[in-house]
Amino acid sequence: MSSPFCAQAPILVTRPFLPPLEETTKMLSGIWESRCLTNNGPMHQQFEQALSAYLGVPYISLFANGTLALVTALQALRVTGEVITTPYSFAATTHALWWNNIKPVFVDIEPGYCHLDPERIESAITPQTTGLLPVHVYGHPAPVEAYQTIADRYGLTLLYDAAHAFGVRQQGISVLTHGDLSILSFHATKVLHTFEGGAIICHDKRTKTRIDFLKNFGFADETVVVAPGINAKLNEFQAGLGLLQLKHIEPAIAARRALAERYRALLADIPGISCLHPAPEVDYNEAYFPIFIDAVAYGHSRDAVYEHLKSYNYFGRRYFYPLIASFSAYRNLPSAAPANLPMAHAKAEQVLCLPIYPELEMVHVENIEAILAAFGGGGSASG
Ligand code: T4K
Repeated sequence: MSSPFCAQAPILVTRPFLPPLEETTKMLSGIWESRCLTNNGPMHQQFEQALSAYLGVPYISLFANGTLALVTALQALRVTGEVITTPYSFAATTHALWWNNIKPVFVDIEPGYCHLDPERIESAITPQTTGLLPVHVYGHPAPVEAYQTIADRYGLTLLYDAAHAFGVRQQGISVLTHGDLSILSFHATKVLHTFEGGAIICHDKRTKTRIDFLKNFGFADETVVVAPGINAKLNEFQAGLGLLQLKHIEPAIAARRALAERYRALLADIPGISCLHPAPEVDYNEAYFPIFIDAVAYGHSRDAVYEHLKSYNYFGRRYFYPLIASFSAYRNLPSAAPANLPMAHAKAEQVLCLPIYPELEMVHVENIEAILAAFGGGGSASG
């Protein structure tokens, strides 16, 4: 396509930030010298402490990835039976339940920020329900007080999938302080990444100790195994990389915020396209930039927009379409019936996450807006 709005090279939904190579090779030479590669080495300990200070959470355990963190979190809190969760998330949220032999019970989402709808949770609780597993989807804080009230009333465990919520604060307090625990992901596509990685944030020393045993085969010491644990340890390279990423995190989040603000300002006038706006008391990380396309008001479906942007070399992603409840593993569960999840289906049909990452040049945000403005109502952005 020859158009001034066409990107020269493909612009993908995200592009991982990397620290300068010299800093990384210096970190690597430390590992080469020490030969300490994994199993709670010095950089692992430093990264835990640094994250704890940065995030404002006293107890954090590092993991090989967010999925293993979630699987282990459920083990650590001995969650069983049925757990109420959202269908509007990445597959790993529900898979972690399945790996623990827990039955997922899907409840619909609310229309504002696409969170598990607290108004609909109570009617899904049965005598087998032991927990709630909501997601701070796209990193926007979920309605934590409402969930906690329900968890307290019914004696349920409350675990947060906070994979997207690195560094997000509400009234200055980390969103990771809510519920019984939260998990983070440090996957390559996340705001802070260690190629692969994750963490559990809990609120007391006893739980952290149990989590640390579980992620190391259940070993409490050289000879005592207290539980059938797993190997979910983050290695020294990942920890070293995490420390370097942390050094650069503030400008990286600031760059994301500048891009998101420009997207919001530019897209505001396009009929049929809406964005999520962070609440005023939230320090948001701008992990994703989802837009929602009302096909009637805009004149084209979300899929048509997705394809149209691709023809200009802009590759958004439809997070979260299809819904987890539509996957073959789950679609026969009674709670997965489309009639039970109308809002989640509506959002999954409308959403498109636009490119956002610290090194994205502002001109691409402007191009995307120009393409979308011209396409709406059947116009053309070419020329
Ligand atoms: N809970 C939630 C709510 C989650 O969103 C996730 C993960 C988890 C739990 C589990 O956490 P982890 O176990 O992953 O730590 C991606 C990620 O793989 C996944 O981590 C993430 N959520 C999910 C939302 O997105 P894909 O299949 O879309 O990734 P992929 O490989 O298509 O990458 C997306 C784009 O990123 C590509 O277009 C290009 C870019 N990219 C990606 C990678 C991996 C790069 O430029 N370089 C890279 O190395 O799932």
